Amino acid sequence: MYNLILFGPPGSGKGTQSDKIVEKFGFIHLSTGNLLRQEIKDKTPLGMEAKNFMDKGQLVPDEVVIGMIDSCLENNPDAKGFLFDGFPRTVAQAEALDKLLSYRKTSINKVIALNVDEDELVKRLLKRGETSSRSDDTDESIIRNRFAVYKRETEPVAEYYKEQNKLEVITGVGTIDDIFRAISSRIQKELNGAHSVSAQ
Ligand code: B4P
Repeated sequence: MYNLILFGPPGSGKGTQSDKIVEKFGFIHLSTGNLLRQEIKDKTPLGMEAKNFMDKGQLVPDEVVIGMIDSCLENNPDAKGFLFDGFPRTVAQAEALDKLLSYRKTSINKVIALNVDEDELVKRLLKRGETSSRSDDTDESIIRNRFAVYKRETEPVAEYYKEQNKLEVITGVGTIDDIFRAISSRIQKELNGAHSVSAQ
């Protein structure tokens, strides 16, 4: 089993790259952002609670997203691997994920972080806001708040995985295909390494 986290600030391209990665490598895609937006669309109580936080550019409480991930892991016992996109976003979520995976006798193999500067991110999100129905992408002050939350709550997660020697930072600026090639080659290298170890 191979478990990958795609990490980075809002708008760094996690969702964009995840779609291509799952198509190529066949992992199960777990995007907490997508799962939460689906709950909102279905008007569930969880979705209604989450919307209050997301509309302000705040994080949804840890216990809500950890519970969602737990049930997704539960529902996919035969997965060859998971791609975590937008999760974990706090150190508490990262610790919970480690526990959930170790309970299933597996762990995170790699964390790939997309590095993009803030002005480029604001430009991308405002552009997406013109065409998507996402209320958190249309107002620059809400976008800036998402970055402030990212710096305060999410950046320490990178340090958490760096200490475990699992973090690899790559540039998230350039064409979508070039960035995808850079990510793919890192994953392929890891998968080849895992095979040669298990073949010994
Ligand atoms: P997410 O859905 O995770 O979304 P995101 O961070 O806004 O975007 P992402 O990085 O996926 O960017 P994308 O590829 O779409 O989170 C939304 C909200 O949900 C959070 O603010 C939070 O409230 C809540 N939430 C989610 N997970 C949570 C958790 N674990 N805990 C608590 N709360 C949680 O790309 C953005 C745009 O850039 C697109 O328009 C794309 O076309 C463009 N783009 C991508 N790559 C590009 C490139 N190389 N060049 C130019 N443009 C590019």
